[in-house]
Amino acid sequence: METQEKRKRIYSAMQPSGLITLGNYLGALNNWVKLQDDYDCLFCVANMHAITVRQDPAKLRKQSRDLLMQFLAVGLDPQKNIIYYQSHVPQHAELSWILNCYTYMGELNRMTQFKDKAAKHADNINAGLYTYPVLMAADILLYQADLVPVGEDQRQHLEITRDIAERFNNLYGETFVVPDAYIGKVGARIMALQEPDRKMSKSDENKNNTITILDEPAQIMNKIKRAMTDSENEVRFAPEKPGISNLLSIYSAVTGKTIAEAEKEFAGVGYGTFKTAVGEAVVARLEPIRTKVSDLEKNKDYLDAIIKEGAQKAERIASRTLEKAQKKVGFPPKIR
Ligand code: ATP
Ligand code: LTN
Repeated sequence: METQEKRKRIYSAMQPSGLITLGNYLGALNNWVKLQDDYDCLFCVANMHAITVRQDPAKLRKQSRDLLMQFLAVGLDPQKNIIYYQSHVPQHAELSWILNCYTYMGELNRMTQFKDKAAKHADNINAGLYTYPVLMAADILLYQADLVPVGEDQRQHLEITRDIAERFNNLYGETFVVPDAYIGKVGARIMALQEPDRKMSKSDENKNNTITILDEPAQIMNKIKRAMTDSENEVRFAPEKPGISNLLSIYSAVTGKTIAEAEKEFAGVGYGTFKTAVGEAVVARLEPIRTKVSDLEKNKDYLDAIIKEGAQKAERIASRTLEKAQKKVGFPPKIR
């Protein structure tokens, strides 16, 4: 008899579009690590999403493996969670096709990430970039996830996922769990260091805008020292002070102190002293992760075993949901 209450399921993913930034870490990954003990979790390397902008194949392959290693290095436990490559589970593409037929162009036209990326890659506005949110909905719905821990920038994609799921359920009866976004209180939106009016992003060409989790201590100190601030001399969180506010958010997220506590701590000190303290706190937090990655790099078989097992476990769950959806829309069952 089933006596234990079923644990809620968590699903999240990240694109292998470069090294994980402090934004990815504080906005998403760090929350994944905290949630892994209390939920059934799946974490995916979204390599199918990554090709919506042009990638170099060899580099994409390497970055995908690197991302998986970084997942492990920050503390995701492959015994507790399913960690896998999106492209290893064909059900993502298959469900995505079905959901495409239940998503309106009007809805996709409103997606701000599409508008941003289309502007940035004006020479390659492909259909995949446009239907990116539908593939993301398929990712989440395939696993009947209850909660999706992401940074603030993904809120709109979660909304459309919910709308698609509800539309499908209304038409055909309960098929998908309608997921909720899980967005942390601190670090949900880390801004670019030199342009604090836009988010820190893995694929940013200006490397001084981002701190990656594999940056050396000296690089981190340097980038923070060069971060844009303002002409005042007061460490205070305020909309008209985006640079200082961003550094305060970073400090608060890596140390666990509140913004108010941090403001108090740096009352009356200059920006130089403040920046040194932020840099040191970031270095202290990232240093163990860097060491762990270099250990994992030496262990090919261990990583391969995780990749193989992750794909098998994920496919088992995904195939059940896909079959259910196929049946609902009227596809005949396979004759076995
Ligand atoms: P790209 O530059 O290729 O678009 P990205 O850095 O925006 O990549 P994603 O792979 O799209 O990162 O996102 C991975 C996770 O990190 C998502 O949950 C996203 O919300 C979160 N995230 C991305 N950037 C930030 C940020 N600046 N602050 C907080 N969270 C972020
Ligand atoms: N679009 C996401 C990455 C992503 C994702 C997902 C996140 C792809 N599939 C499913 C959560 C759930 C991004 O962060 N840019």
